[in-house]
Amino acid sequence: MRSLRDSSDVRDDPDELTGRLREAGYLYLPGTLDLGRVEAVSADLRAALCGLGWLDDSGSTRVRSRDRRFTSESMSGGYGALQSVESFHALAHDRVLVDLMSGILGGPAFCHPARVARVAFPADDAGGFFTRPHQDFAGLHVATDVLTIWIPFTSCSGDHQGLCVLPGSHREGFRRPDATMGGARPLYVREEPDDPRWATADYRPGDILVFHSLTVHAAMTNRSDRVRLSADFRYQLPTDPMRPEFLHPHGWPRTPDWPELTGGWTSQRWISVPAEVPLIPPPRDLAYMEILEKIEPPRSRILSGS
Ligand SMILES: O=C(O)CCC(=O)C(=O)O
Repeated sequence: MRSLRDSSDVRDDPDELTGRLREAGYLYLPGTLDLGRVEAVSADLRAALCGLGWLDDSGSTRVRSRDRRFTSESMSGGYGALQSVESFHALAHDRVLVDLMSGILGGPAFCHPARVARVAFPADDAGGFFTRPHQDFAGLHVATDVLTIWIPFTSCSGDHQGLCVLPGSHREGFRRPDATMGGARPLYVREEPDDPRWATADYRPGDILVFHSLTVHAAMTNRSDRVRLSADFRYQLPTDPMRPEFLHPHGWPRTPDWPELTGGWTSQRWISVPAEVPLIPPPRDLAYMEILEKIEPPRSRILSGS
């Protein structure tokens, strides 16, 4: 597997960052976030996992049982406890992240309230994928210039890898998901895990990886005895449209909605979006696969350089 190019030398130069994103489809920025803040969120997530009985003790990420998997049942059976961690959602509003996204997107970026708190359980599938290859546009449908920030809460390397990307794949357009690869909502595209084009890094808490909605990305099987914890946060401009489902927690309606999750929070602003965001619901008269057949990515300002 190749190594990601480190762009921290141009961290404060939005034009150069945008140029590199246009060229490679990703930006790897080690040491971007305050380590203390990331560790505090990680501790809150571990405490929630421990409360669910998924970890042995909140001081470590060692799993209680190697047989546990994160399935669609986990969305209603425990995931709400992770989604109710306020510090996790507040992190998406960290000034450093919002300024970085606004600089690249060319305006005041906001983060979708639907944020993935990912728990990658160990598995024995040597050499396979944990997250199968996909482009985020396949789930977003109505805006192309949506950037994901992937944030590791655990160090990743070797048997415990983090996200990998196919550099340059964003320039090959939208790839229709292959329904035979599964998922209630088809998302995945066929790529082999041993393809030498995959690129990743030995991530540490505080690092971030930014990628475009058309960049093919995946994650390899976690073969360690610890969970990998990470976040996917998605940012866009309020002038671009969004599907209304992203106003709700990730996993909703299986995951409970915000009124149930935010009971003890100090602020609701972490889950609000600018009032002007055009919300475009999916057409009611089409089956999901027909929607996927019809969608085309709107012209990308980032990729076209205008
Ligand atoms: O962390 C993972 O395993 C996958 C992340 C992902 O697919 C995303 O950030 O869009």
